Amino acid sequence: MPYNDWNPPHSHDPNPEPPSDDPTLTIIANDQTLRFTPQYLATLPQAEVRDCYIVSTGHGTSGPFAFKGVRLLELAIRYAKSTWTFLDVISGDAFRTRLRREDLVAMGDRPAILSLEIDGRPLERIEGLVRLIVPNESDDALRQVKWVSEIRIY
Ligand SMILES: Nc1nc2c(c(=O)[nH]1)N[C@H]1C(S)=C(S)[C@@H](COP(=O)(O)O)O[C@H]1N2
Ligand SMILES: [Mo]
Repeated sequence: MPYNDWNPPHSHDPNPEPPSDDPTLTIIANDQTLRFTPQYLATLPQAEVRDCYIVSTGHGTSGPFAFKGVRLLELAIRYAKSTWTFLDVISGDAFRTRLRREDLVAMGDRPAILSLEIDGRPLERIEGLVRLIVPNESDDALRQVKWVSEIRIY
C-alpha cells in the first residue's frame, strides 16, 4: 500500500471516553498478527521523554509531562520485515495516524513512544492507555492517539 493512500485528517473534536476497557495491542506485520498486553510491553526496553505537552483542542494545553513507554521504532524493528517503510497507529475509536520510518528515525532522543506511564505512575485507561506520544508534533494533538489498539506496519 502506498504511503499517500491516506484518509483525510480527523476533526479536532477529541473523543473523551475510551471505546472499551481492553488495552490489548495488536500488531499486524508480515501477514502475522501479534497481541500484546501493556504488562508485556512494560518488559521491553523503555524510553522516557520529558517536557511533553498535549495541545488539546478539547481542554487547552496541558503539561509538561514525562511520558515513558516503548519506542515505536523499536517495536517495528523487532516485529516487521527489514524493508518496512511506514506504519499506521489506530485506536479502538477509529482515530489514526501514519508515520514514516525515516521520520521516526529522525526523532532521535525525543522518540515517538507507546506510553505506559505519565510522571512516574501508570497511565490510566481514561488518559489513553496505551497512548501514542509524538513529542515533536505541532498539529494540536492529531498524532497523540489515545487507546491504541492496532499497529499496521507496511
Ligand atoms: N483515540 C483517540 N485519540 C485522540 C483523539 C480521539 O478522538 N480519539 N483526539 C485527538 C485530538 S484532536 C486531541 S486534541 C487530543 C486530546 O487529548 P486529551 O483528551 O488528552 O486532551 O487527543 C487526540 N487523540
Ligand atoms: Mo486536536
